[in-house]
Amino acid sequence: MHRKMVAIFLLAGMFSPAVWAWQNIHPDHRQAWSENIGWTNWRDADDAMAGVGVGDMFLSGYIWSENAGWINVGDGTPVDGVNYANLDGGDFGINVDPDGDLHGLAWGENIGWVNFDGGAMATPSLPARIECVPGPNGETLSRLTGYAWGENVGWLNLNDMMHFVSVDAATTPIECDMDHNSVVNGLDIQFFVDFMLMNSAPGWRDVCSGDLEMLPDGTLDVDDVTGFVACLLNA
Ligand SMILES: [Ca+2]
Ligand SMILES: [Ca+2]
Ligand SMILES: [Ca+2]
Repeated sequence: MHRKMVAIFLLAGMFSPAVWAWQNIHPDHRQAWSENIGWTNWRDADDAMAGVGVGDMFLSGYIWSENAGWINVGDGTPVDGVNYANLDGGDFGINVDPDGDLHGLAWGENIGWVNFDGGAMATPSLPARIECVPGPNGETLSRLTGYAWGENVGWLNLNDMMHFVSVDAATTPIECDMDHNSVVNGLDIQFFVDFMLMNSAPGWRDVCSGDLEMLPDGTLDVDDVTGFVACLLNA
């Protein structure tokens, strides 16, 4: 086959998650501890070709556990195109709310279901979430927090200070960069306005970039306008 043709086919594959495994876990922040199965690795399944991808609306890919094998967080193709239904084994996985809350079921080949709503039902409530927080070197990190629960494995701790899972730098949202192109400029205004006017539905990355009121409330609302303008002017 002509070399150029091969390149085009490879490119076509890259934009189709169904045929191209995609993961975006930070190389320095890829492990979480589970009380009964030890370390879980969210990045390196199948030489990092099948690790976990944290998307705007849902997760995909595999967590690897030395002691428990594969844990599938979703195949990246929810039947409705938005969220996994989690009503049967045909359409399961972890969904991400715009405010960062994680919901749904992962499936471990040797351990059965892992419920990401488990932490929210605990006392005190420690829901599994993805949050934008300051990292140890002053950088912003989008990391997982809280707990998930597995019937056969107990708690999966996403909450540790030292060993946690975050997304890589390329997919970490930047303040007021509403189109997520790593540049803050006037082109971000229209995206912000569209969320304000509810012309488009935000994902967690949009909320991380635009929830800029004094006490962020997990939504993009009119209280965020002042912070957004200030952020834009300081860029
Ligand atoms: Ca931008
Ligand atoms: Ca807000
Ligand atoms: Ca508000």
